[in-house]
Amino acid sequence: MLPTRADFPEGFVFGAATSSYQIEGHGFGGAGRTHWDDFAATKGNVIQAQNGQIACDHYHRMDEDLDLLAQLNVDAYRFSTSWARVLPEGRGAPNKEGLDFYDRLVDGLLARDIKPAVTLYHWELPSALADLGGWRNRDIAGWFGDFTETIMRVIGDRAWSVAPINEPWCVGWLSHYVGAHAPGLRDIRATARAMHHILLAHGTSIERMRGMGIGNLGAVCNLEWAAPADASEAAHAAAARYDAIYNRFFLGGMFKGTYPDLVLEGLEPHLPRNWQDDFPTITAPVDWCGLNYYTRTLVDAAGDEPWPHYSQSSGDLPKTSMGWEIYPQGLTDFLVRTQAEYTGDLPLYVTENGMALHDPIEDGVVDDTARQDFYRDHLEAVRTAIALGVPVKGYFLWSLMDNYEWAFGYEPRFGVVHVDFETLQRTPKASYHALSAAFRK
Ligand code: IFM
Repeated sequence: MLPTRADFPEGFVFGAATSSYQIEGHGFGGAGRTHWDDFAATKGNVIQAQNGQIACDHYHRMDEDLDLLAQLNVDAYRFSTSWARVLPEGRGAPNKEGLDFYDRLVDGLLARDIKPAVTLYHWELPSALADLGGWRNRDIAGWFGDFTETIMRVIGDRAWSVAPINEPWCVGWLSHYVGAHAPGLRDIRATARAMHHILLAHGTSIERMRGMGIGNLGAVCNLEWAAPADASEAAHAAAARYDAIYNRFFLGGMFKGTYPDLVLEGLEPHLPRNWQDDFPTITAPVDWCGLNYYTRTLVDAAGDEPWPHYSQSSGDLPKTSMGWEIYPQGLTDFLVRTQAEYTGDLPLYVTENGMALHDPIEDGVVDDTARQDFYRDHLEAVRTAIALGVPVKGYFLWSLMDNYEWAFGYEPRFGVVHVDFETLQRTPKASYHALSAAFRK
């Protein structure tokens, strides 16, 4: 049985999350080209070279989707604003149709008594800015600040919360070192600069919004529990390095004004000159911190490989269809650790959590029992953290509907609403009905 609203403290916020490029349909409404369109157009980067041109066609089906949210009984909806829809060239003249779209979205949420939880950037960098070096270029902090002001002038008065950048690790490391996300680089110098500039852009955006009188501002990091593959000292050291790069670099920058030594050992020679001078901006105070959590990984030493000298594998726990181990304990542990080491009394939110499942529709029904079990176990993990004294104030499931899962295209299904990508018909899954009952007010 899923825990229900009554099992959480009064005022706990239940929400659902999506992102712009993954659902809207970037071929519509005057949105500019993004580096994901370019990345997907390169053979081998994305399964079947799929892109977000149509996605879930949320752009034309917004009202239907907002009704689905309302019937899910959520308190808040975490969505993102596409930089390329608002500013097709990344800078300069805004796209009025794009601004109107987000204006209507926010009004549609408020009309349904749902809090708009805004993320400003969930990865669709305008190609025109990618041409100028994208996140490698220090000027991106100012460009992002300008984008922040442009969109917030329209919806900032009604946003319940705002976070500048979703999952800095993905924007930085995964995209510039692993090369699995746009722009698909595998370059340590680009990585160091991107990781630092992401934080500089985050702080710049927070400062600009404070200047506009906008409140309830936060940061959202994705975390992955790093367990040593065996009891050896080398595996422990490798797991610590993985943990530092993935989980500690961004939290450390924003909440302590330092980068971990274990990361500097590889990245410091490649950071921009006088990088330490940016910490007053990077540490601009926020009102809350969000954690996106999905899985753990096993880490081993790979001494023959270049820094960071580790390899990864997955263990024996049950897995999602992404091959990710299901490990709810990691959510409790991260909430406890984040409070103890980084955020103190600041409210914490689980801003994403969910699973991909092979869950075909049969006779109009999707019976996704495994997803209900996943949500039950992770909601219980949140309750455990609350019982341990961690100020967790809300939980957002990922995702409202099946959508574009980046390099994996449309195959992995994370939604509690099934989307038929031929007809674009929406069908609530069994998990949607169970969660709707659990969240009933
Ligand atoms: O779909 C993604 C989302 O864009 C960011 N967080 C993780 C999700 C599942 O991989």
